[in-house]
Amino acid sequence: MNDGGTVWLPESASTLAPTIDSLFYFVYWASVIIFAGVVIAMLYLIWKYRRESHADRMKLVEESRLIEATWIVLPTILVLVVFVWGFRAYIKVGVAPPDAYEIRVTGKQWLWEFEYPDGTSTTGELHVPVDRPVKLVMSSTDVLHSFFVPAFRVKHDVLPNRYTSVWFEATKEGTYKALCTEYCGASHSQMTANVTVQDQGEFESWLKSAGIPSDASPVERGKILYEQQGCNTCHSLDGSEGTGPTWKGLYGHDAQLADGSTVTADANYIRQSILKPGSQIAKGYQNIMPASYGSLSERELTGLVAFIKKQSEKGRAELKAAGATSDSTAAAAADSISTGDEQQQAPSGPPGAMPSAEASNQ
Ligand code: HEC
Ligand SMILES: [Cu+2]
Repeated sequence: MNDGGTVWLPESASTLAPTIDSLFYFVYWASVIIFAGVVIAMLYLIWKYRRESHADRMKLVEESRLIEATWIVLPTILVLVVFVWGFRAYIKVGVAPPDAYEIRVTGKQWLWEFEYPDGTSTTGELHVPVDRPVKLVMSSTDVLHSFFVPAFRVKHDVLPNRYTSVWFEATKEGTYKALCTEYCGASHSQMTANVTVQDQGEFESWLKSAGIPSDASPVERGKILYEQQGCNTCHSLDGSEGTGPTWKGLYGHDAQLADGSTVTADANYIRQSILKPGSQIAKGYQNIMPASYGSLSERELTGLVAFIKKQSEKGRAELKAAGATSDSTAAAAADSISTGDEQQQAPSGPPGAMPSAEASNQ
């Protein structure tokens, strides 16, 4: 985070921020002045007409046109000023400049996905160029969410049945937080994203490498997805404990499940764990892995399974046997995953066609 804002408002880093902030402070100071006036007058009258005072209570209050006109005209002007000011700001916030750079945002329980015009997509990480209007076109795959970047002063509901949009023009390079501000279930509070503002050149080179190159091998693909899809926030590769089990040595070992059974962590088990995390809960862990990975493509799944294989002795041996250095053979090996040949024994079976012991447990 960059330098923090004031007591009332977070730091500001977009062209919309000054518009919103000045209106906020206008309303704020008008309220402070009116509040102080009322309280001071009240205290004065309490004192003046206290019981022992000899103030004149008998005089009748005379009607005063001047006072009446004042309390009608002044508040009217005040309210109109706020209206016009607010309406202009509202229009400014609501209408994106026509040349805005467009990014698709998808909210799902419980993460944010971003898709760039060139097809690159990322999870939990939004990169935008500085000093350039950016328009976010947003939708949800499940429930109501709301996209909020405090530093940019933009916030908008994200709905399952239509597109909504916001725009902003970031003015300062740095990393800012985006959050979901519509309660959307168990992990709502973790539904955040980092917004990285970069200069145009850096942004473009980021965009080039963030997309998975088409010639990447499945393992390389899996490695990129491991970070892009946020698996790394819960699964370590070095054996250390996280929210989820480490991937080190995962492939091929006997996985203990919460229901007391034991299954071999073969490709099918891993695939199932990604697509339907709730179907087999690893012992000692809670069922909190997002179910949203069910929408991963076959290509992405193949990559992830290959990458998880790479994290264990057994998997590495298999990958080697399959000649996983070239894309086609590895993909072919990985393709046989879903056919789930149940007869074969693990050590003697061909690579990729691991027995799916868990099939009988389902
Ligand atoms: C919010 C944390 C979280 C994220 C993000 C997450 N997982 Fe998990 N994952 C878990 C937890 C917790 C478990 C253990 C409970 C269970 O089996 O569902 C688990 C279990 C697994 C298992 C089974 C492991 C075993 O030892 O049996 C696999 C495979 C897996 N995750 C793959 C992935 C992949 C691939 C991704 C990214 C695409 C991912 N996970 C993202 C939390 C997460
Ligand atoms: Cu949400």
